Amino acid sequence: MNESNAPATYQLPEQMSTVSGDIDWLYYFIYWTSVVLFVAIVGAMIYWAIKYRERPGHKPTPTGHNMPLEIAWTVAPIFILVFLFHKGFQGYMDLAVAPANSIEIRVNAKQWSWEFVYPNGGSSPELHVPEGKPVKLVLTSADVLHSFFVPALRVKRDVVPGMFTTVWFQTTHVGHDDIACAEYCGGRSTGANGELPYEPSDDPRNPYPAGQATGHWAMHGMMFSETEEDYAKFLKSIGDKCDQFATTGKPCPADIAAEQGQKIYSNKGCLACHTTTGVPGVGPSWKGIWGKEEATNVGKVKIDENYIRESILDPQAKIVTGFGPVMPTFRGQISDQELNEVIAYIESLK
Ligand code: HEC
Ligand SMILES: [Cu+2]
Repeated sequence: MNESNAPATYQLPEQMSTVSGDIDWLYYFIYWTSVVLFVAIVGAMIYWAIKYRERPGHKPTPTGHNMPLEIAWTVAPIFILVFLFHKGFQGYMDLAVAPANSIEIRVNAKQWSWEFVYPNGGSSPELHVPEGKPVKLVLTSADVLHSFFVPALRVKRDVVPGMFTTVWFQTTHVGHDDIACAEYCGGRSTGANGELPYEPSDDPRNPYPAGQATGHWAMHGMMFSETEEDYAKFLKSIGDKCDQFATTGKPCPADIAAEQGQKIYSNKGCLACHTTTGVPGVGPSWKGIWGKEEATNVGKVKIDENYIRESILDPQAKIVTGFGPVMPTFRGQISDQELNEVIAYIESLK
């Protein structure tokens, strides 16, 4: 691994992530290879053009093929290209496979703004990450192709509607840099008063104040690599629903899962028979049932993960006293993840 926290140079911006060194090394390798070859080839051309120029008294002598020379200039570039491919692929894989302990942040791109959704469920138009911690971004777009680009991190990933792309990085020190969109994504447009489509930050480090026209070129954001303390503060400021996250760095997916569960409650039609208000419908209300003992046709049961799972996949196994055996099974129509989300939702209705 190469040194990865060099300041900005004439050619390249500051290095702020662990991959910067390797990527810049490759950049400079290609750059200097091109410089050397350019000087050598153009130099030789000029030298020989002068040396063998037409003059009185000089007769051209035709030259034939030179086999060793032709093989040499075919094989040498192949070695260089294979080496470059190898290095490039290595770098690609480095960015693609995130460490298991990465903090996962969702990135939603749209014309013309970035939204970052944090593991505590809060969201912000700014990307804040704790210094020295691996961060995995899961990116998607609401409309057209965008490309997420943070020059100092040397991280760039296409953001594609209808699918998720991922990229990860780890910053090396405290600092900040621009986020740009590197895929032309549409023309200039503003709100009625020329405002940005998001509330810009009043952070003095953010150079993009309100009142700027928008469009692809104005699809800016800011990335802040900050101390654990500042990061925790930031999480609080966007509505940290889960304090343990800030201190342990462990994601707190329960809130997010519960939110998803609520969607399943309406999308899959559970709401036709179940309420969340405490008033029973065709089926029992979900309000406050988590953890309770309940009477069924096979005796008392405790309402926990497994019971809820069974109730959904095999509703006739235990019939809640006072209700009919009318709930259809959702076996094959609900994934394990969705089951967990429904469970998290019911749990949140304590
Ligand atoms: C056609 C009406 C109906 C629909 C739709 C329905 N349920 Fe039910 N559900 C019931 C009835 C009636 C009961 C109580 C009888 C039983 O235990 O089977 C019940 C019981 C349950 C229980 C156990 C509750 C308790 O207090 O013990 C859970 C959990 C549950 N349903 C989840 C779901 C989920 C999740 C969905 C949607 C994916 C759903 N149900 C859709 C009628 C329905
Ligand atoms: Cu864009």
